[in-house]
Amino acid sequence: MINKEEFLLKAYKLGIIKFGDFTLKSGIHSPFYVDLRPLASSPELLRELSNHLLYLLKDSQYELICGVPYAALPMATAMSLESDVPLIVKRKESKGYGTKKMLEGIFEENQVCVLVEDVITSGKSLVETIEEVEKEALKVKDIVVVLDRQQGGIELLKNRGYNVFHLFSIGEVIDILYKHSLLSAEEAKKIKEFLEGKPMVSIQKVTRSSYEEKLKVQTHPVAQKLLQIAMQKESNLIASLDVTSSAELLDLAEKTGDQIVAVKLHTDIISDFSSEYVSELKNIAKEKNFLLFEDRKFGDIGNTQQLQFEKGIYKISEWADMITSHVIAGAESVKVFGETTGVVTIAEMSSKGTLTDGAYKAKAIEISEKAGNVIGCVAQSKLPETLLLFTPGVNMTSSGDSKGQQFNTPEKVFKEYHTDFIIVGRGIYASSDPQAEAEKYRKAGWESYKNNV
Ligand code: S5P
Repeated sequence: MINKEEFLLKAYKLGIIKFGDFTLKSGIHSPFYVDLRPLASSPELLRELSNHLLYLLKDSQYELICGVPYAALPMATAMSLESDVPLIVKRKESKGYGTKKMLEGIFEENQVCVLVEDVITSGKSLVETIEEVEKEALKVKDIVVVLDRQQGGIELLKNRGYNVFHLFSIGEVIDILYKHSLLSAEEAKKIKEFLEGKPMVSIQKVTRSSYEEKLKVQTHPVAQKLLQIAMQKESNLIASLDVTSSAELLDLAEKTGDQIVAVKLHTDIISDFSSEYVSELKNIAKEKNFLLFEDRKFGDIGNTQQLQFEKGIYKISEWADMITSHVIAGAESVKVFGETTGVVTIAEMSSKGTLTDGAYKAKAIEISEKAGNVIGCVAQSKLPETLLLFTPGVNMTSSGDSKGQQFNTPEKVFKEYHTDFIIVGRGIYASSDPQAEAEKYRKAGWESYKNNV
């Protein structure tokens, strides 16, 4: 392997970096322009590069390699050939037909994938790639980058908990080229000044609004109540008590009641439902100060949903403070729940292969923001400030189940999604000590919220 400096000098001859006055995609003028694509025209240099990148990853453990499209694809391919680690290919856009997969290749859930990027500026392309890769239940820990333009991208990713290795920074490249008289002192100075004046990407920690601030924005009485309970109890935990007997449910509600802001229910799985059960549950909710959240996930035309909400044996409208509903049937269908029950719409699901892609989520948000009775959404990514974010699929000890569920930690959902409330099911009710476990989740959720506010 030739050394880094020698590699750069050879690569420079291919025209990978140009000096002058360039207008970047962002509209900003830059005194240099970097394009590493010509490296693929030299098999010798591409191989050298791949070995340098692999060397940066010498202490990392990974089972797959993935390049950020398009410039890093040949680099990732070369790394795969040199290391015998399988490659996966990320599409820039879905095919629009067939499987609509965004990742091509053979891989299994929970495999660790290293990402390769040619040039990092803001880190935005990498963040998008990470999201796609993680959506397929792969794990990303390490990222390797050929050139850092020193504009905050690396810090952004490190802030999100990823290890980022880079072969060169632009400052280093300038020094090497200057040392070899490929750049005049004046040019080098101009570029350094440009770099110093620029963290173009803000690396400040992105913060979220506090519950106190949200209380000023949220006008629905149920949203206000929920936020008040959260502040009083220092909890953002919703226990999803998915058990099938009323006795078991009441027992769990009693045990976890002090730790939570709401109990989420699937009333239709209770085998011995009765009105006595409902009144007992209401009593516990009152005594322990939490809300009743029926996760009915309505998904029909307005008229049918209204019947399901008000009639039948459950009479949900009579006792539920909050309900979940899909928006698949359009805006009108959500109105039937009236003004007093807090509606939480399903904008994005936690399960593998869900159909709630970005376009669906955007439409669900639009409907939710316009509806006066919607207080927030169930989702797995950020929402506008006007809506409260409820995130299920939270578990501190498991990454998923055999039926498509995908779990995240409380820390991750507060940091990355700015969630407001975590929904925990099996993490609590399936444990041997649900009370202690609920306290663990309450504490983890509250601390994660505090760390990001
Ligand atoms: O996308 C979703 C939406 C919901 S409401 N994914 C989910 O898992 N849920 C619900 O959250 C699900 O129906 C279950 O009641 C709970 C998650 O339970 P766990 O045992 O997987 O934590």
